[in-house]
Amino acid sequence: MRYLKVIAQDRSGQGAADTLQFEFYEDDRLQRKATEADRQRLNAFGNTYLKCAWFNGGDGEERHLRIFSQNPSADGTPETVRLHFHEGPVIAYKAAARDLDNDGVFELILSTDVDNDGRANRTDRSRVVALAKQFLKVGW
Ligand SMILES: [Ca+2]
Ligand SMILES: [Ca+2]
Repeated sequence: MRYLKVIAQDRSGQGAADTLQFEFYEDDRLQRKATEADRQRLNAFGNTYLKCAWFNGGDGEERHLRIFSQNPSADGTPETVRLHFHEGPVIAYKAAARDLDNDGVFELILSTDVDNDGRANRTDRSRVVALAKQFLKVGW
């Protein structure tokens, strides 16, 4: 199974993430780190991810996102994009966007307070949709 691992870090200690790392995994093995071309394609995704405020102090890597798509009907287009927000090996919280009828629009959004502002609301759902769409464009 392939997933993209996203790590945000607050290296300058200003209380907000200032550094993003992207790593491409397959079957829990690192395939490659993002190239400059990848980083350009991931620009919008990264900006949305920073709004989730799920980051590490310094150069820590405990907190990260693993995002992946699933296509159980094997029809060539993903049905579900899943987001696992990790604290080390443990999933701290999850979200998912599902395209039930394969028209490219997500009908079902499962989300909690993904941006960690203390409220689970439409903004969280819109962040999940944005991350899912931007992730699919990267094609991993
Ligand atoms: Ca749909
Ligand atoms: Ca929220």
